[in-house]
Amino acid sequence: MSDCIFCKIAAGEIPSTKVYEDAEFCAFKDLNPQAPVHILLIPKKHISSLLELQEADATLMGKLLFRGQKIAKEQGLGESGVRFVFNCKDDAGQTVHHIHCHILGGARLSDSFG
Ligand code: DGP
Repeated sequence: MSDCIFCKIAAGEIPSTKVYEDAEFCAFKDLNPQAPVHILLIPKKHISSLLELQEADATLMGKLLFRGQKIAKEQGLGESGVRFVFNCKDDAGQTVHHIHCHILGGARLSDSFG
C-alpha cells in the first residue's frame, strides 16, 4: 500500500532499526518505546488490522506468532516474560493501520488494560 508507513519500512524506504527480516516479515524497534524492549513485528503483506484478517492469512499469521516467540527469546525475554499486543482500530489506540504485533518486555509491565 503506497501511503502506509509500515509498508515503507518493510521496503526499506523509511529507515528503522530492524532486528529481523525475511521475505514475509520484518521486525524493528518502536520509535516510541513503552518498555526497555519494544519491537514491532509485521507481515510485509499489507493487512489493516487483525479485524481484517482473512482465512487465507491464517498460515502467515501462525508463522508471525512463531517468529514473535523466537524474537522474544532472542531478546532475552523467554524466562522473564513478554507481552504480545495487537491494537485494532480506534478504541484500542491503533495509529498505524498495518497489522503489527507489539513485543514488550525487559521490565515488570503495568497490569492495566485501560
Ligand atoms: P499502534 O498504536 O498499535 O498503532 O502502534 C503503532 C506504533 O508504531 C507506535 O508505538 C509508534 C510506532 N511507530 C509509528 N511510526 C513509526 C515509525 O516511523 N518508525 C518506527 N520504528 N515506529 C513507528
